[in-house]
Amino acid sequence: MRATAEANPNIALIKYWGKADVELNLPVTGSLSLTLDAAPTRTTVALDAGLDADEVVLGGAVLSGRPAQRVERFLDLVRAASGRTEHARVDSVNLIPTGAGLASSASGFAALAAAAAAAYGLDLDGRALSRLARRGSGSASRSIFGGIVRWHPGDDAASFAEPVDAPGLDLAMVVAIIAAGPKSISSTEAMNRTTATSPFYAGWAESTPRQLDEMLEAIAHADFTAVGELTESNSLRMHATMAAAWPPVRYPTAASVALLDATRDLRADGIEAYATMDAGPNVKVLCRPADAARVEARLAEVDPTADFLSARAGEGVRLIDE
Ligand code: 2P0
Repeated sequence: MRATAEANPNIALIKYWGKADVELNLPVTGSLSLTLDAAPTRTTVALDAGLDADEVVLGGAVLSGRPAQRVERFLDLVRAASGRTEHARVDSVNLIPTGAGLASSASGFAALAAAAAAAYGLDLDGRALSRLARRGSGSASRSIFGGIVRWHPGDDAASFAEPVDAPGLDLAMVVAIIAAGPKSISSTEAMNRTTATSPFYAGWAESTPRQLDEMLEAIAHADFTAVGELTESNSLRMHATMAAAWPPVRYPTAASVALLDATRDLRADGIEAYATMDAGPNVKVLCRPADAARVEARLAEVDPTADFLSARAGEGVRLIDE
């Protein structure tokens, strides 16, 4: 009747951008990510037969409107699956800035899925938990697992994430937090606009599965350079596709571009670093763990106002004993 779970954010190396089914959150293409060992979300779900509506608290503040409805609709799915009808109190703490393109909805819905499933008495394996988390937020399907994770496209039954073996591949991610303010347009709206209006979307949908196959091959061979090049290329393709939507969706700012240039300059200096960006201005740089401090120092020189988070591969969702 009460459970607490923790989940970490993940950063996609091959991106999810576009839904084949908006209601079920089925992606147009597969994607692949690295779960980080930083900035978890911790969520408690407690059933309370005395409540006549769900109560959702995020970072100490009561949620209302759309964000609260999104959680309530998610809990409706869990109630339908469990046969229980009680409403719940949800208390969630996000240790990263919410809505800043730092994948907080991924850690958030992964933690909520695990805590709600346990509180309502559902016994789900990783696959079923990933499918459930997907309904809250597509990228949350991947934060169920640790390390490198692949999320499959397909119908409701087939679209789950699973971990990918990556022997001998040691990755670090330096996250440059340029602006912690809320993003200009939600990723859900931005991807729906991109699929509906960008003439380049067909090219994205056609080439991303190929890049995903190449990425799996690179991972199997622990080919760090190929992993990095595919990561940077896939991110640039995604942002080019959405820049061609109308009205255009453009997340990179001048500060982001300066850090993309700095990453290219690092490579010219012999430090292998590759940039990726999501639905916000922040820049995440993939590098070898031994180079992370130097990468961060160079990026900080270029943007002294940025905050930094340095991460490695982290674990999947877990229930926490209270
Ligand atoms: C990703 N992003 O693969 C991509 C790359 C942002 C850019 O998944 O509508 O919050 O809740 O399924 O998962 C962010 O979008 O979107 C995202 P919904 P989500 O990480």
